[in-house]
Amino acid sequence: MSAWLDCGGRRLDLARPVVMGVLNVTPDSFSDGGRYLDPGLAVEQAARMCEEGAAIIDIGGESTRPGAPSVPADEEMRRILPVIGRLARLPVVISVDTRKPEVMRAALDAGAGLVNDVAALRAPGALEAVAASGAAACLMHMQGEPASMQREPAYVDVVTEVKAFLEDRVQACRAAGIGTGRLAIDPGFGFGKTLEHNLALLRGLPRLVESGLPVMVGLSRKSMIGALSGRPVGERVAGGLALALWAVQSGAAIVRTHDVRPTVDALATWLAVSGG
Ligand code: HH2
Repeated sequence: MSAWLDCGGRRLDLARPVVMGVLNVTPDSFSDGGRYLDPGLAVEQAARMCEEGAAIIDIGGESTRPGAPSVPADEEMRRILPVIGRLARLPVVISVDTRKPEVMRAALDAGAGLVNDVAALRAPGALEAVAASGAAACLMHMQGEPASMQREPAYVDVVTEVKAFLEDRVQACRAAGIGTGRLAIDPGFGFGKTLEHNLALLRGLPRLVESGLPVMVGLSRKSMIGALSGRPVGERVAGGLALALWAVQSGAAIVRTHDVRPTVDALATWLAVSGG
């Protein structure tokens, strides 16, 4: 695996697994919706996650939870740009969680170094927006669209299909001029997947790690943890940590989470045993 990710002006060291802290500047995200709509509160939360040990802050202005409506680009930009502009002083990579090329371009101009796209840069113009910037991209697998993706997700072999999709998107990126040192991949837990699909992908993570690209996992507070533990969304930290440790043990390089401090602690403890 590449031991780093080239995020424009910043090189993210991935010799050890790192934590990406989630900051949703939205009214309706599934676990932190409405909490950080005020830019001042969002900036405070970003600074807190940074202090707790996040290496990346992932800012989103559109929820992609199952059933979520899409948000116009100007509204998404109105939510996130004032926040991104105020985070440049933090010693972290700023990531923008968006599917829209115009939002990508504006966020990259404002200082973001990573585009985290749940649609893997499939929107017309998205590949070009990232290619022109020098920033990194995380390519995520999703079957369907957020509005309907959990209705009847279906695969013959989920791990093989997700892997093939991501390889295809990596090729598209390379053809557009985005080198592999700027790419990470993510199987997209919960994005058009049943509990069984998610579990199969967790067991199959080493097959994605084989690609040589850094693998990101986003499991934090998701409904699969609710299904496995019986806990509501506010009580899923322990379940999320168990899955995060499984993922890094399988070779994942980036853990996307709302719960930075416990995740950083869990990874540090795991690392001491694993010898990293
Ligand atoms: N999950 C969410 C959003 N973005 N990006 C990547 N790469 N991987 C993920 O698993 C992932 C993601 C959903 O979580 P969240 O942002 O907390 O919720 P919402 O979409 O409701 O804002």
